[in-house]
Amino acid sequence: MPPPEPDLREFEALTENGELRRQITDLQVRLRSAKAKTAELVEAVREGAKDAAVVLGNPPTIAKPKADRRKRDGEVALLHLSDWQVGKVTQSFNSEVAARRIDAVAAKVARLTEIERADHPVREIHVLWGGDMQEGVTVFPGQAFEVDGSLFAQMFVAVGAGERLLRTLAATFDRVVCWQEPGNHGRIGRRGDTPREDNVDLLVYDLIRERTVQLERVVWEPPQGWHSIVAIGNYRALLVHGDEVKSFGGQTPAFGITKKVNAWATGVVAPFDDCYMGHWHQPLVLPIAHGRGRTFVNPSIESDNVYAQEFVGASGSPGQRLNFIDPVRGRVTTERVIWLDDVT
Ligand SMILES: [Mn+2]
Repeated sequence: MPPPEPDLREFEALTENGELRRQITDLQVRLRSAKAKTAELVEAVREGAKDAAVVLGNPPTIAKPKADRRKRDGEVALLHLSDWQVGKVTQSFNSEVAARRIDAVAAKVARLTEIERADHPVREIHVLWGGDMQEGVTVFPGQAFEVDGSLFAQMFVAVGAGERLLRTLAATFDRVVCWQEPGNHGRIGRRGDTPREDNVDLLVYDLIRERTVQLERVVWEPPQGWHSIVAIGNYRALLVHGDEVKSFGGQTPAFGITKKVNAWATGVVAPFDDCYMGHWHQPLVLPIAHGRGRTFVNPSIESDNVYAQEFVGASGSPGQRLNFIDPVRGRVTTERVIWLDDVT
């Protein structure tokens, strides 16, 4: 008769305890190194921001705009900025061209406003930041091969250019009011990976706001969500990025845009006169069924977009929209597109 099996349960329990202890130690080590990594990351971001500030330099002081003492009613400028796509590379477009075109927008706004001021005061400008200010790196597959910089580099250029633009505007107008909408290229990761408000466009706006915080003439309205109602006196504008219009399939998006904006105008959102949207990279102007206004679709500042040529069968001139508003009558009085194809 074989000897009885020894009772080893106590030892097994000890071994298990030892194993658990070993695992805990291992986890603690990993947690410590993860914490160190996070601290390193935070430190790297802080260092990066500091370097960025050093490279951008101390902002120059801004001249105060000349006071306009005329008694008559003035008008208000409305600048729609969208689809800068900074970082995108085509035959005639890259980050440097983008920065030069954005600088040109600021200079042209100042000149065109002088022309308006020959007749009436224009003391205030509303800047509609409409999204897609940088191209991104993960918006569609293969995008990494069509850009000239990391997301950080793209943001760096967009923030610098946005800041310079606001400084020019602050030297031209008594008051600069900014409204903000994110675009689909600002999305971080794939659709649904992160909350909608974790958006590079909103981050870029926030950095521009911080970089210009000492400019008392510049004020920012907080983000309102997927759309903003812009108020200029009695004038109401709906600001959206434009990617709310779906099912485009390479057709001209005009019908889809009209259908959607007409639906919004039935009371789906607060009342508005005109709608401003980007995203489509075309200078479309479409009437709204309520008869009070139109949808102004903004051109992009990019050029030679091969995707647009092939898929949409369209090619566009780079530009951005500048309208002038009568705030008492609540309507657009002058409409312009600032063309940028001469800036290379
Ligand atoms: Mn877009």
